[in-house]
Amino acid sequence: MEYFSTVAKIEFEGPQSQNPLAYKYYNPDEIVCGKRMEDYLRFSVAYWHTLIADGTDPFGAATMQRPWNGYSGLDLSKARVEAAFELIEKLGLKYFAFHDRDIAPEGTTLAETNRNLEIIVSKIREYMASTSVKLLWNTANMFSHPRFVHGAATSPNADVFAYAAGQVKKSLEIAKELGSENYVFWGGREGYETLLNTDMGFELENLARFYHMAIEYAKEIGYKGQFLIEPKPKEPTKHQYDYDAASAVAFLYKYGLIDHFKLNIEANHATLAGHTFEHELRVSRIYGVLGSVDANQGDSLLGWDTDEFPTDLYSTTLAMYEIIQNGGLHSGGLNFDSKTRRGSFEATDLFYAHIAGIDSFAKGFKVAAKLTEDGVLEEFIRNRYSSYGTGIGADIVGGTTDFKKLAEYAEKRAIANESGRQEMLKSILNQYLIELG
Ligand code: XLS
Ligand code: NI
Ligand code: NI
Repeated sequence: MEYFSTVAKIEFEGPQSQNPLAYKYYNPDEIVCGKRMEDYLRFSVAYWHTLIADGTDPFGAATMQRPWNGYSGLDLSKARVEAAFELIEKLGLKYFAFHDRDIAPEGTTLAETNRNLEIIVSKIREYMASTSVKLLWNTANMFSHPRFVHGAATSPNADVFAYAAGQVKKSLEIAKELGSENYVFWGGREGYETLLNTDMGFELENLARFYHMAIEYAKEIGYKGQFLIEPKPKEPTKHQYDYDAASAVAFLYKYGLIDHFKLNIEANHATLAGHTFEHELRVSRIYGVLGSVDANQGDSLLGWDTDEFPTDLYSTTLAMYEIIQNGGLHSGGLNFDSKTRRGSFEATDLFYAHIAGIDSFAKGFKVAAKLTEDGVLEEFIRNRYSSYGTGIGADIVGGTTDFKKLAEYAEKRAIANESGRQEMLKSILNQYLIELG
């Protein structure tokens, strides 16, 4: 059965095209930064938003009109697999991502839940074998069910820890079976609401114990995908332990996990943490842990994770700039952890939305590539730090000076600073966005 019968395969038609169901900037075969765009960007469809989200919000019922709405139970799960592959192929994409609970319904016992998963996983495996679609990452949903009310690996209840371990064990087996290129941990309820009832130090130790066990199990079954932690500062809990890239890195170092994990950076989580998307990418990059990206955007007028499809070219350009400096995302990709607005309820909106996100990143990529090629920012930045190339600066960097010598030097020296030229640089960036990229 065809689920999206009114939409044909989306093709690249170029920036002049007026066809809303065509790519204007995303040309999979075009070489940018020495690689085919498709191989560099590795776009991925997020199952939970595109196949599952129904438009429910705290004030109202589902709005999404979906061709699989008439099904229920395992039949619904099967229809979604068929629809997912049709959508991914019509978009001309190669990757998708899911939570265990997205793809199959929970049973009354863990064993029944796992049987449901097996049925759907084998269907997904068949579809993957007959297409060129691959799994970017999978993860376990350890936040929706009421058992996770106080957390999963950080729950005060050891039985919940054990249940979560069982769930991740199964998810790692699925990752291995489907050749998932990464495995994500987003600590949905790994955080706390009040210190009055929380042993934070102990919860963090337990989280580390959980991750170490995951590493061991992956080794045991021969799963070689990259482990990723996805930082988020709040929502659902008030204080999430993986607040942002910097706090995730500190945790990974403290608990001896830094060699086993990278980060999955989400744009909307960055802004919720009071950072820009590019800041979070930069922090990850300089610590060598930039692994993958959840591509979306928030709304500065709304204080939650709105998960909008990314359309802000300024942001996609600066993000792609960081990704280029990182030499790409390697086993990671750009996963659209994004959903259509509640009012964009038609199935065709799923295509418009993905096209908007894909084209925004493709354009941002081209602009960032040109900026990098011309070395505009690098040259400015190199000059800005040039005082460390000679004289006292070279002594500081070379380790041949100390506080006493520096104090003596400072006594004799009048300081002359130079402008940081923010406005000039922003206007150059605009010129690249509009004309040169
Ligand atoms: C929620 C997260 C979630 C993860 C996967 O805010 O972004 O969707 O990406 O569990
Ligand atoms: Ni996410
Ligand atoms: Ni999110």
